[in-house]
Amino acid sequence: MNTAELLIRCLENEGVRYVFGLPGEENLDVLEAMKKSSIQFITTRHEQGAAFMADVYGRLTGKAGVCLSTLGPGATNLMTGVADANLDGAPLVAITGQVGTDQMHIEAHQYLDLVAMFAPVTKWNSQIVRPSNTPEIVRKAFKRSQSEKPGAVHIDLPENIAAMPAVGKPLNKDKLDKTYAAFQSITDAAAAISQATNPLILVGNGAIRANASETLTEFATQLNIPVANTFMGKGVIPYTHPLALWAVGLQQRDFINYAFDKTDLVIAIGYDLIEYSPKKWNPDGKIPIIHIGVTSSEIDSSYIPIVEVVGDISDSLDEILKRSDRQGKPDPQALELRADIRADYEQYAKDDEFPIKPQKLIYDLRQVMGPEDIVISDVGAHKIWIARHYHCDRPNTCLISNGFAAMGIAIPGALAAKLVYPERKVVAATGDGGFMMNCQELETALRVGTAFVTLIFNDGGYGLIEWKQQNQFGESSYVRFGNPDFVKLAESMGLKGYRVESTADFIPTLKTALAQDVPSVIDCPVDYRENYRFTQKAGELNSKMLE
Ligand SMILES: Cc1ncc(C[n+]2csc(CCOP(=O)(O)OP(=O)(O)O)c2C)c(N)n1
Ligand SMILES: [Mg+2]
Repeated sequence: MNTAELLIRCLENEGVRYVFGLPGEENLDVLEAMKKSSIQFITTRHEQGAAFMADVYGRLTGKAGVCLSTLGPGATNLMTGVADANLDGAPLVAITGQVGTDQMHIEAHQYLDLVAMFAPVTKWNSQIVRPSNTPEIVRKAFKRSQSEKPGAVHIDLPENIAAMPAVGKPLNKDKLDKTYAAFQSITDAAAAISQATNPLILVGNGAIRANASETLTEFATQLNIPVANTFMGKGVIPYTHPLALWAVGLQQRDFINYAFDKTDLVIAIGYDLIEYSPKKWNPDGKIPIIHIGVTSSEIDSSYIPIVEVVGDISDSLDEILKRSDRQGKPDPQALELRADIRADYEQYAKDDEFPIKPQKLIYDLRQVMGPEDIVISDVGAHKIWIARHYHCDRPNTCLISNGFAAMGIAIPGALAAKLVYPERKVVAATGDGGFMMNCQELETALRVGTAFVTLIFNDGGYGLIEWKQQNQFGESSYVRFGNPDFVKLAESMGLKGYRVESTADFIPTLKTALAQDVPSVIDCPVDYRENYRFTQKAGELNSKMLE
């Protein structure tokens, strides 16, 4: 056995089913060892695609997704997806090839110090310099990446070490017991909730990672407290629940900010500050906060909790619930707010203007997708609209990268989602800009048999940036571009391609696309004049709320 074979045995021991990556001369031994293993290697067309696949695989399973690249340029290509997983709290293990340890002191072909390079975008990383260390390094990598708050780790394997004889075997996984919150923190939290007149729950992705959706819904229902969730907390409480205020997180004010203006206690559950800065909803730091999470909170002058309940989230919620005495009802205005948000959402149901309004496109998408189906958003103006208008019944059914927020995640992410849930419908919703960043992975998707739909919001430009420039300067620049014929592009790759020609066309087209057994692409012209209309409305809303 050589080190590469020992590495693969360790990956099998961790339950790894897929490794996403791209070969190079320096990882040949690893690929050779993989061939003899139970692991399926998925050859991608760009290392960034591989890393995004591992990222989304990790998000959906809670188990680290694994990606592989060669040294130098392969590793630099991999980095964006690795960074995305790290800032989004998705477990990921990246493995890079490397020159031999006898080459690192000179200017060697393609050599970069990858341990130094990946250090700022990972929780932990290491080079294997001794074959017998492999089991410890792999075990540590998985343990670190999967424990709260999950993120990326990196293992660098020099080619001479990979080929060296190795002895050893994978380490047993340690049984991690849950940690429970201190009793005092539970009683303090219960007391604060019992005294509050107008509490508000704010949920983030941490509650989804902790599988706390059901307990949380029960907690909110029993205590009669409205719930807002971040973009990455979608589906933690069903959007149809009478207390659900849907997503918060826009840079500009929206209906939901009113609830934050009126509250006298925010109960933040599994909320990571990176998802939506507390400076946006608590600028003066005046709102008292209870922090409930698996880990203690990040420091922020607008987020200084009066109580931190640190431990298993479901257990903490159960215990706080038992000790809270709250007879109060939500502020009637909070429930009116829900009606306003809902009316705003529903007003697009019958809108037949074309090019289609983003709100209508997303409304219709929701009509076709079932409660378990998955939408993966890319990053851009379409993401803002998805965050505001695509509502979920279940956790992890609308994935939005909102920590690192890298364009290009949707297509590779959809491939990974379809591998995890082959029976569900999966849609990659992307801008035309983001589409062109990783559309090469549609060939990968065809090859591995993951038939998902890519829905392009076609505006011929970097819409979000255009929107921001217009808001800030009243004009925009450097944001327009030409597009290929997306239908022909799809067809040339062996996929199905569709173009939406009228608003009424969209639902039947989507249904047809979802029924295909190959990946498909829908090119849909969108009317982003809605972006400016929204900014204007938000301004009016702002002055109305300040009255
Ligand atoms: C990799 C990367 N590059 C640049 C950005 C900055 N950025 C955010 S949104 C955006 C425009 C996205 O354009 P498109 O994909 O067409 O979506 P649209 O905004 O038009 O819906 C840009 C350039 C980013 N988030 N990620
Ligand atoms: Mg665009």
